[in-house]
Amino acid sequence: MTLTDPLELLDIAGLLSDEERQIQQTVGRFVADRIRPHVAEWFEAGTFPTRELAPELGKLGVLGMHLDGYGCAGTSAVAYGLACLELEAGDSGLRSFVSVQGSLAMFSIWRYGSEEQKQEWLPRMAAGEAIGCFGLTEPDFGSDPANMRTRAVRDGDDWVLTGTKMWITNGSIADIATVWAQTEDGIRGFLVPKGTPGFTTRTIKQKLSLRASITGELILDEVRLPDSARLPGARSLGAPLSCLNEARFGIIFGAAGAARDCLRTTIEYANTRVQFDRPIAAFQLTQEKLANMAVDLNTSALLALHLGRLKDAGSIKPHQVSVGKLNNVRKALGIARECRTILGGSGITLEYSPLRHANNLESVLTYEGTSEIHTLVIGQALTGHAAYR
Ligand code: TGC
Ligand code: FAD
Repeated sequence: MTLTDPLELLDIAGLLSDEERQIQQTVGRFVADRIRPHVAEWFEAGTFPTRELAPELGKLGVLGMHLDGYGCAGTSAVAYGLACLELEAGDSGLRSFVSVQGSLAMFSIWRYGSEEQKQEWLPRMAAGEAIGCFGLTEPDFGSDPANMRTRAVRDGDDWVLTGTKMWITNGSIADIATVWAQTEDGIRGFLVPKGTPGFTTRTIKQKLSLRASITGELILDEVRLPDSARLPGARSLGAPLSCLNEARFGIIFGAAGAARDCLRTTIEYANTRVQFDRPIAAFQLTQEKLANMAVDLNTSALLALHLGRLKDAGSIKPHQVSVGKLNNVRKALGIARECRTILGGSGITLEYSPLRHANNLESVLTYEGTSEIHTLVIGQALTGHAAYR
């Protein structure tokens, strides 16, 4: 009997254009060749070979791929989402790298930067020659960035920045950091190049999640920058929050990729693992788990595609992005954990992907807005009351 792939239950691929399918397949092949054979090793060692992979990802065309001009591919949002799905099927750390580079660091410059800033950074970032990061979160202000302590103070023609940013993906390796700071006139964004006097970084160690991803702290001690380092178009907290919409969108698809990888791995295992003289896939309890997970995966993928079509039509709203991020990450984490149960003891090593994905998805549930924050965004859309504070 021919088996149905867990993500082909509903023929969702039939809803895609030829170009979208082709982009998805190309990224899927890259992940199979360049990531899958090594990712368990990177995860165990707590490393990610960023400098080696970034130019390859640039050549693949996924860095800032949904942006127009400046060396970016200018694809549809759906194509970008499908690329994220394939990348996260490899590892959330890989998708994180691409999200932060394209949707946060590059997007902040593309949307809010001056023409000089765009010309200087975007082509090199799209090619993977320069690496970016996005510093919004601080040690004492994560869900509540409006209260950030990092300050930018005017001194003649310059700005002087002081503060600390925490949990910053690519933070300790980036060539250029988009740093958000409080000024007398509200929140503004600044481009801080690596090596600027007073600007230091530290890599965060001992992570149990997203181990194949570099996470760092940015320390700004009276960092002096010219006004040309300020993102001229960014004039309030709405600017960094608008960048988050872009990265959250990629996660909606990415989470479905991690879930698909868990299910594929688990179905293959369940068909070969024999207990009580039968493959464990033949037990009704196993099939119930697999069927429920496949339903969740396919509904997540349909939701992602629907939101992608809304984004391509230019009509997507932030609370709709919250629906996708909340649902798809929650479902993917549930799937990763349930798959691990089917793998039994074998499921606790890096030989099989589900527990690695589950550990990664703990971070994905928290970053880019925790599940509680997205719940409150949806609650506000439904009731008109903001219940954050
Ligand atoms: P609030 O008063 O609601 O909003 C302030 C201004 O911002 C506007 N706004 C948005 N604009 C665009 N997109 C959104 N999603 C927006 N949400 C709000 C809003 O309209 C307002 O505009 P204006 O013109 O009136 O000034 O702000 P608040 O302080 O009450 O906070 C709202 C809340 C809690 C939803 C927001 O602070 C929030 O989203 N918090 C979560 C923070 C977060 O997600 N941080 C993520 C950091 S980056 C990261 O995690 C990267 S991990 C990447 C990886 O490795 O893959
Ligand atoms: P807190 O905000 O302290 O939240 C702790 C708990 O309290 C959560 O359960 C939260 O939901 C709950 N809570 C908070 N407020 C409320 C409320 N009003 N109502 C109900 N519950 C509430 N940030 C960046 O800027 N750039 C990055 O590149 C980046 N990369 C990251 C990479 C990793 C691996 C991780 C783990 C984080 C990263 N972050 C990054 C930070 C991330 O965005 C924050 O961790 C996240 O926004 C939550 O902030 P916090 O950790 O301070 O938790």
